[in-house]
Amino acid sequence: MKKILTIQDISCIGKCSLTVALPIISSMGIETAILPTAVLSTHTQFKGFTFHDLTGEIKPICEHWKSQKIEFDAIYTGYLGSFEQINLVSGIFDDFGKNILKFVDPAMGDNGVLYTGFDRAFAHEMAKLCAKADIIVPNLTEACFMLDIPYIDEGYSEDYVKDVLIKLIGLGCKKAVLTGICLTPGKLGIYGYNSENNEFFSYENDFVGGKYHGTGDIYSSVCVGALLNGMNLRKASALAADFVCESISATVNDENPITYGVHFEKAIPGLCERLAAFKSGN
Ligand code: PXL
Repeated sequence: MKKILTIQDISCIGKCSLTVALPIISSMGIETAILPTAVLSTHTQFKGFTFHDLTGEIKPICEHWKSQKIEFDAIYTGYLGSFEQINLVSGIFDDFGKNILKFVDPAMGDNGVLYTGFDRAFAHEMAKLCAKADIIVPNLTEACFMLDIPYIDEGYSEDYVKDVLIKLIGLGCKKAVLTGICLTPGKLGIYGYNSENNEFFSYENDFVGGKYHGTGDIYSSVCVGALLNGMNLRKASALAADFVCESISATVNDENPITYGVHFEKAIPGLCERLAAFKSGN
């Protein structure tokens, strides 16, 4: 069985980071090892959240893994809480990441603003981690902060998106996918670039309503799970975008605020069916 290591926080409530990565990637038939970076009562978009930092655990955990000769087929990183954590993860890429997929979701912000506790300097540090990745999947906010370019909320052109992607590759990664891209009114999707074959690709769905929290983490989890199942990035991105859409559709009639995340659980059976169809060649 393929084994991935995912490095992100545990937000007890709010359906993001490890509480979505674990069930989604496991349901895709991939063993999901975790390195929790912090425990929070909720994610940081709630008021008054608690935060217990686990930075001090990272090195001892990795030393133990090394002593047991533990290896992974991929490393997937999400929300990281500090410069120190980014640097530790960079070391984990050196120690455990040779010749395996390194997938970085620089989860730092949305809608033109960085999450609580982050600033421009943090985004630049995250850009250094992206340089060591094979695939990065920022949204436009995260891309703009990492590249130090102005954020455009809407009305941008396809050429603009392509230019941002080329600049992201300039950071040093091989492939980049921008999430939450709107090039057609009423639609939302992804736009990617693979520098290995110089191919751009895009995929969009009808906007199903609501900019829910945690959808970036859900997208990344499905995408990385699909890649490990043998899909190429273009197909994996479309599958992940569809899954996010289905998860939102399963949530829109709920009275919970958008901070509580989406009911991705309801979309898992459909995901497994699509994966099985892919694996059997249909
Ligand atoms: O969904 C990204 C995310 C992950 N983890 C924590 C967060 C956020 C976004 O706000 O606060 C702790």
